[in-house]
Amino acid sequence: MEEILNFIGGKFTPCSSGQSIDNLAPATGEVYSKIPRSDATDVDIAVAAAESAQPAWSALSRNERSAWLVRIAEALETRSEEIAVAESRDTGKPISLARAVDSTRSVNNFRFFAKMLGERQQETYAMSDATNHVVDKPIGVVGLITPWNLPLYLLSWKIAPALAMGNTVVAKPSELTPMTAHLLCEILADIGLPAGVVNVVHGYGGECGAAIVAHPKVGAISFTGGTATGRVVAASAAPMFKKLSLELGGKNATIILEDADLDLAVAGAARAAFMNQGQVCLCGSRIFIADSIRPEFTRRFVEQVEKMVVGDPSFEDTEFGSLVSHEHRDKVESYIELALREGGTILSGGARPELSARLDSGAFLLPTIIDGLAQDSRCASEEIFGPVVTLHGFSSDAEVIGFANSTEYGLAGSVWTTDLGRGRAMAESIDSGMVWVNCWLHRDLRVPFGGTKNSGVGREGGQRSLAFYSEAMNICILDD
Ligand code: TXE
Repeated sequence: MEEILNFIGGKFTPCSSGQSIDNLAPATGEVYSKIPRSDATDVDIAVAAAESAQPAWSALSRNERSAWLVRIAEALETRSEEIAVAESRDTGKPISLARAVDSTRSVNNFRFFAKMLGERQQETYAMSDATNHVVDKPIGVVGLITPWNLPLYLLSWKIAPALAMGNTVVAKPSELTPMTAHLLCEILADIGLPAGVVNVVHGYGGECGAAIVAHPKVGAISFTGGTATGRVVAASAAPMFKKLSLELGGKNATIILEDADLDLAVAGAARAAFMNQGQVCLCGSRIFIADSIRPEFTRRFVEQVEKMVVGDPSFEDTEFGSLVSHEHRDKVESYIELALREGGTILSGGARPELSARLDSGAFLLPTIIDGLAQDSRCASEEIFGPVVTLHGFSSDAEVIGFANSTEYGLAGSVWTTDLGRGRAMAESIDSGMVWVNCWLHRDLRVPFGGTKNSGVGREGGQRSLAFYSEAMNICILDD
């Protein structure tokens, strides 16, 4: 049984309460590590460590900070396979996905922001008699709170730009998936990142996370997680006028127009619905299909989904693993029961798979396709965040745009058509932060990432992240 510790001021430290939280592998149900149950006392110590490290860190030149980010990327890369194995075990996701997405992207995030920092332009605006110089200043100590679906990928997406801009960090990973954050801390200790620049405290959201958000010395909060939690975070941070970036839930539409290339659309819609067992905020959990092609699309979509290899996440050929926890599976199953009460028909899945005895206590659930629900039913409009997709028909562009915009969320979406002009026009009519045409989750890290409505506040990505993790100051100098 591995027992991990907080990482504060460059040292691995137990929490002050001495209490721990069990961490289990959701695919087997086995408790395999313990994490500290930190509270406000530990957060105070971590913030003090971050505060005392901040002046020296921000005094480094941009090139020096950039070099540190590259050093972190290189050290992470040497442990890529270990990261993928840890992420797969902690989350239940297939090892192939953990390699392709989690470990690769975590390394890339550090390299990417090292490069972005080098490319950041200093703004100057000349007047007839004076010149304005816009200066980026660090915020100071920033608080980073991350979820369980893409643990190190999302943590590195926040840590890298925060450090680039001269801030120091207090981070709290999800209590469900703490292991890769710990691995990152080991790497930071190994490469000798100055003590206190990155501090990681483990624990429950309501205790440890809430204490970070409420701490008066933490000047900005970047949070990725559920919309309900985001509301609590915003209510606590707003009265202190903290900078806030909230990346919350989604109920994203996948729109299949009648002229879509069906090979591309079927494969794309299946990937969008079920990647990471449907536990990605960008997942396309509602598929709208033009009435004229609905029978054919539906038949081919069901066939495609039923080909997915469901099973042990540690096996190379597994495409669909376990959900993150038994509690989360209970929630997803309750939505399947609700769908039946709401008049839906299960076309595929809807049950737990039969797997080997080793996985008997795992949190598995088959990819589930539900037809026949009204598009405004609860199941088709509330975020489930699991392997459940609902299918709906539509008869015109105007109708499907109305459907796509009918939920409280506005994060992402995709449109599938061979008429790129029509696809582009439809994308612009969708009230969300991102829309893909004929692809999904095709990511360029320079573009804005974030949502509208109840999907969050603010945008991260590329230069926008660097702007978020800094205070822009203007200095106006009257000419001689
Ligand atoms: O997320 P939480 P949960 C959605 C998805 C899911 C639901 C709940 O619908 O079913 O959220 O998931 C920390 N102050 N998403 O409960 O609670 C918590 O410890 C400060 C969407 O796992 O939002 C964890 O580190 N922090 C999503 C982080 O917040 C608090 C990804 C996220 O946990 C806190 C995950 C508090 N009061 C879930 N309470 C996405 N957008 O990708 C909790 N936390």
